[in-house]
Amino acid sequence: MKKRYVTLLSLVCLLMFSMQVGFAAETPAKLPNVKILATGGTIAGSGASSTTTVGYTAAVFPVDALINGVPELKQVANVSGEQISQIASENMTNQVWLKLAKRVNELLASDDVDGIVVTHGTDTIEETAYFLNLVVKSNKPVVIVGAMRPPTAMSADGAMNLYNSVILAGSKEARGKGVMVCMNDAINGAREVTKTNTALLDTFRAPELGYLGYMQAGKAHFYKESTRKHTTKSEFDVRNLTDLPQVDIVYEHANVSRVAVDAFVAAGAKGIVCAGVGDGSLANPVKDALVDAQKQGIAIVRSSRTGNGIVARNGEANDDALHFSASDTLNPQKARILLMLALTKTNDPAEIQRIFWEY
Ligand code: DAS
Repeated sequence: MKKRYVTLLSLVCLLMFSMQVGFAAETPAKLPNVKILATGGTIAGSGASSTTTVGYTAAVFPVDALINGVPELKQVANVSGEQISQIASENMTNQVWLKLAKRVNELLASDDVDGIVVTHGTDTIEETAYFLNLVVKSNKPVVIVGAMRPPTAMSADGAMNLYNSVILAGSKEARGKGVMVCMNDAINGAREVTKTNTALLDTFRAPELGYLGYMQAGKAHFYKESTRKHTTKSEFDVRNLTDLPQVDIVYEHANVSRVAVDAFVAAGAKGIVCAGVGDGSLANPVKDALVDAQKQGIAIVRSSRTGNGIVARNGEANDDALHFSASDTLNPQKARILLMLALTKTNDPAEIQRIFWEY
């Protein structure tokens, strides 16, 4: 009797085990749906030879060529592509930004899209990333990717950058982290990332505040996240905008004059960011010109050409008295983007400063 019972129990266990194995074999894990939006850049570039890493043509290959160039993408996600633009990113415009932002929000509103990768030139990738960080209305991952070598070059970096970015965009760990830049196995946050070298593969860094994490062996590893508002917590919305306020940057140096500020004012700037020396210090000619501009209702933000550290309010200028704002830790090109979006909602200096403390 006992023997028969043990035999029956073993048969039941064997049956359950084989069902589990069979079930697992029949239903592979569902791959995420990742949309690739292409804008141009070196990642789509073409050089004369395999040793051409400068002097190539950016923005040549279409999005489908980028996808077909990395067949491994099919193993990690269901990918499809759209061509938003085909430009070298030094030529990025407000119109491309608005088209891209509207399409990103439209796609992410669909349950069929789990994440988005934007392929982009490296020269202004940090700006597009921060702009999207402030206007994307979803917690789903948005990853911006580029390359420092064209796909025609030996040891080109674009393919692995794209592979990692698609994995990151399809990963649950990346949800709610804000817009990211994923290159050279590093994950950077949109607010702090900046291009630190003209040519090296590891050019994208957040010099003092560091990476959010790494990509390794096909997996995202996070160690930090942004402390500032972004995406679903952002008050900015461009879905109904057809253009953006003109904001310019004046770059300070020894013996600087007021000419550039006066020219921006004459050209109709709604805001001016000063890439000041040191802690956002203003040379007298520039300060006089900015005071005149502010009196005409132009918003003024003091940033720093140093690229790192806090620009202290009321430090090197009496912002309270002059009705200026301090950029906190945003470098001039990032401060320009935040001021541009702030001006879609307010021109009040106190409100603008609040925005720079929060984003
Ligand atoms: N000119 C550069 C750009 O498109 C090429 C690149 O590095 O992507 O930003």
